[in-house]
Amino acid sequence: MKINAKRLLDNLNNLKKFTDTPGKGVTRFSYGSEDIKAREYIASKVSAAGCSVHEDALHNLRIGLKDNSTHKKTVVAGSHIDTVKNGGWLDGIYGVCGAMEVIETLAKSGASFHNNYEMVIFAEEEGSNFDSTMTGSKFITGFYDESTLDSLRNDIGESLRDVLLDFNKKVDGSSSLDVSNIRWDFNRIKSMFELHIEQGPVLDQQKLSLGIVESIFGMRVIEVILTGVGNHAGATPMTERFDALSVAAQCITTAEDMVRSDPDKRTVVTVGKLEVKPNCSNVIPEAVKFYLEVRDKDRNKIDFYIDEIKSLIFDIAESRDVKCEMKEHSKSTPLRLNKRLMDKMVSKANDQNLAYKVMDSGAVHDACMIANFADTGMIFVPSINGRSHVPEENTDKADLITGVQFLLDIIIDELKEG
Ligand code: HGY
Ligand code: MN
Ligand code: MN
Repeated sequence: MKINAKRLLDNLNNLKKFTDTPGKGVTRFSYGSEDIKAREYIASKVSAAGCSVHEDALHNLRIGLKDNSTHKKTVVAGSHIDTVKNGGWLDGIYGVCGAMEVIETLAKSGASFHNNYEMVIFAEEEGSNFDSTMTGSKFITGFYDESTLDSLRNDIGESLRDVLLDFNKKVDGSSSLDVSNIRWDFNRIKSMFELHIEQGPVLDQQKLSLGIVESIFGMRVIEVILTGVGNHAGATPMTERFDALSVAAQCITTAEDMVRSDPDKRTVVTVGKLEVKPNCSNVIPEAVKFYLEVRDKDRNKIDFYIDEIKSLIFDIAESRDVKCEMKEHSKSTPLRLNKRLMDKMVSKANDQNLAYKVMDSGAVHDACMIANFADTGMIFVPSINGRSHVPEENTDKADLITGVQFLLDIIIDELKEG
């Protein structure tokens, strides 16, 4: 069975237009106006193919073929449609368009299989609203529950509950929010696949067209608040300063030096978000809040470095008489993906003479939440120059097409399997 490459590329090119920052990458946060437009576009395509659409309280979407039966197990494929700020046109949405191309191809073929097929769109994967990645799939798997609706807050203090109620009012006028039946019945799921761009340099540098993911890095995110003494930038002698931003800078570079010196050269530490108060060029910063994340494929490394970094931040803050508060913000556990599916994908790639590599994912994906409950596989296509989460994110058309055709081929094998 062959995909329709033109339909795939048209969908990708149409969906990238739903952005709050045209000309400066794709910015499409969950529950925003562009998210609504992207959802409406996808709903129109899959409804035209006769599919049924189910939306849960977090607005995760499950879209099934019309002759799916409750007596069969289901093979699921999908990803996310939300982005980081000024992100790329492929992160997440490529896997959704791939899963959609599969559903449109299967629907048109009229073929019937031993198992059902559904595509899924996970909500709030990037965590751009609440700095917590994979929020939709964390509710689906029970990692998050009703209490999370009030504990996750955005930069203006709105809770996830507030944002969802506002979104519900906008899209269907409802004022209810019930997460009690959001968990999937994983006994009904045969397997799940996520097709994604690599977002790193490996496949591009090695001129390979496909990645078969073996393990997904885990991560821990801590929130750090440093409080010094605000003062006049000109009249305050250097010996009398308690500059929160200067202390933060020392903490961040010290943490980076520590992780950079790790012999395995695999662990990564990042501070990507930092808020300064009052953030005026002629005022010594009174307070700073930043999020520091550590990622690795080995959970002990993550824990080791988070503990080491927490104590170095305390020591530096104490030595400079700046108050320090820290708390765990979010996390996900590193994990290896399903061997059965990996073996199946490796033998398919060999049969098709594809240039592939079994590899790890430094990026986290909803697949790593689902993989705790169902056989889960991930497929990568190359990212040109290894860039992602930026407007420069891109992948050759030929690679985009190869990835989706491979996804369809693997899914058809799974659909046939008893
Ligand atoms: O942060 C990540 O790895 C993913 O892009 N949300
Ligand atoms: Mn992604
Ligand atoms: Mn991403």
